[in-house]
Amino acid sequence: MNFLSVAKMAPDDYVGFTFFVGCMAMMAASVFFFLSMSSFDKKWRTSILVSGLITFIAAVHYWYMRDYWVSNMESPTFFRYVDWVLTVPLMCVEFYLILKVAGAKKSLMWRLIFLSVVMLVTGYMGEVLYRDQAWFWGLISGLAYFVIVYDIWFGTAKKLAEAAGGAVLKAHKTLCWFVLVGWAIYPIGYMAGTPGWYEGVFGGLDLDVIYNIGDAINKIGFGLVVYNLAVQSSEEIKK
Ligand SMILES: *C/C=C(C)/C=C/C=C(C)/C=C/C1=C(C)CCCC1(C)C
Repeated sequence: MNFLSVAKMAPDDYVGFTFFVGCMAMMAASVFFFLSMSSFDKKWRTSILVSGLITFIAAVHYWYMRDYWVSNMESPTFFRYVDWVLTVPLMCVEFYLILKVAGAKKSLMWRLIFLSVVMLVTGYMGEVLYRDQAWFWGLISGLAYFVIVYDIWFGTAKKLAEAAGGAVLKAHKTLCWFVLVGWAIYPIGYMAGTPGWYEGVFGGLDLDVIYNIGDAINKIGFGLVVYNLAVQSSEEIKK
């Protein structure tokens, strides 16, 4: 990596553009979360810290991915999955942290983490190792994703959120929508970037642009929901 010189960018390299903007957005979000941390009540600080860690880990990976893209004009799939395998489990931790007030157990957190790792490892198998059977690995990955969605929408997590009520319930609901709609962006990127029966449907789209948009929405959006929860609940206490 060279900090002082920069590779030439093609003016129509819109994929590269999303890598640069994504990198900057993740850095800015991290500064925002880290600096706001101390203004909140102690019980929310870990949640805000995790929000910042998610965008910070992404910022570092985007720094490398941006460089990798400009130098090789090739998807930085390896860095992408390293980033995901660190940040997606942290998003599961975030669910646990906000539900702790309602008595969430660590087993809920580990269950979500396990499912998310299965989802990502099988995704990597289809995208990199066994591209000929991408549809099969994508399906297994999709099943793990489906179980996560089911768990947070209708399982233990949902019951805990209802027990907590107020701002926590609202934040949980919003995070559930992020997972259902925001995370659904990724399988579209996957289908756009791997061979399979679905090529005709998604083949015209660019995998990296879709993943980069998904990351910006989900990582920064997720963090802002938690930030908003901390603001809201601090106000509830003041009243
Ligand atoms: C910050 C990064 C996030 C939130 C990444 C999330 C990634 C997924 C939800 C990926 C899901 C996939 C499927 C459901 C099937 C196809 C393979 C994947 C890994 C793209």
